[in-house]
Amino acid sequence: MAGTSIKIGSAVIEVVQGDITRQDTQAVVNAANEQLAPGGGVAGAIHKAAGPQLWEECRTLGGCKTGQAKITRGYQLPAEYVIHTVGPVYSNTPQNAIDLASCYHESLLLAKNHDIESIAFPAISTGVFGYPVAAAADIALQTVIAFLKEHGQPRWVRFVLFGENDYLVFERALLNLAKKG
Ligand code: AR6
Repeated sequence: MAGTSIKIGSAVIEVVQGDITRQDTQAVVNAANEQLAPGGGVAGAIHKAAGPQLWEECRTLGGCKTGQAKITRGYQLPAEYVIHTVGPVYSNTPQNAIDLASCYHESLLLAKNHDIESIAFPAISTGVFGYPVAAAADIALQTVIAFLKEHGQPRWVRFVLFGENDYLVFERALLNLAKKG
């Protein structure tokens, strides 16, 4: 899997093009809805690949609010855990950016608290929820970089972009942020 990576201390941030359900990271992140129900997009793909036990566990969790995150096991996925986070529905308000940053921050915090060493994120909110991908990429990467500077873990953070254009947007954003230090 070709990709681009940078180091933040001893941690690595990597951007690749691929399918989130095929990642061998210890956790994968699901762009979920507030019911944590299997939907379309990433959520549909993750539930399909994990099998029905994932929904059995999700339905016991009492949903998840926008900007928050909850953790389950990964069942039939290669990943041991799924971290479910609910992105904002884009409406071009300052609160959208706060909520999107919170998704990444809360997911990383859950990962750290479970001693998860490697995690893969999709581009949360940029599909059905309509967040423009360039703006979403900046928020995603800035939030992860700030978290790794403060906490130093998880040691491996991978962004998995489904489409080539989204991949190129995330790659450019990563390299620009790396240049700024
Ligand atoms: N691997 C990686 N990325 C993917 C995959 C995949 N297998 N499939 C789609 N993407 P979305 P959202 C990309 O709509 O905007 C669901 O129905 C996709 O191209 O999955 O946060 C939920 O149940 C896009 O770039 O998430 C919610 O109701 C990105 O993942 C709602 O959609 C996110 O697209 C969440 O909407």
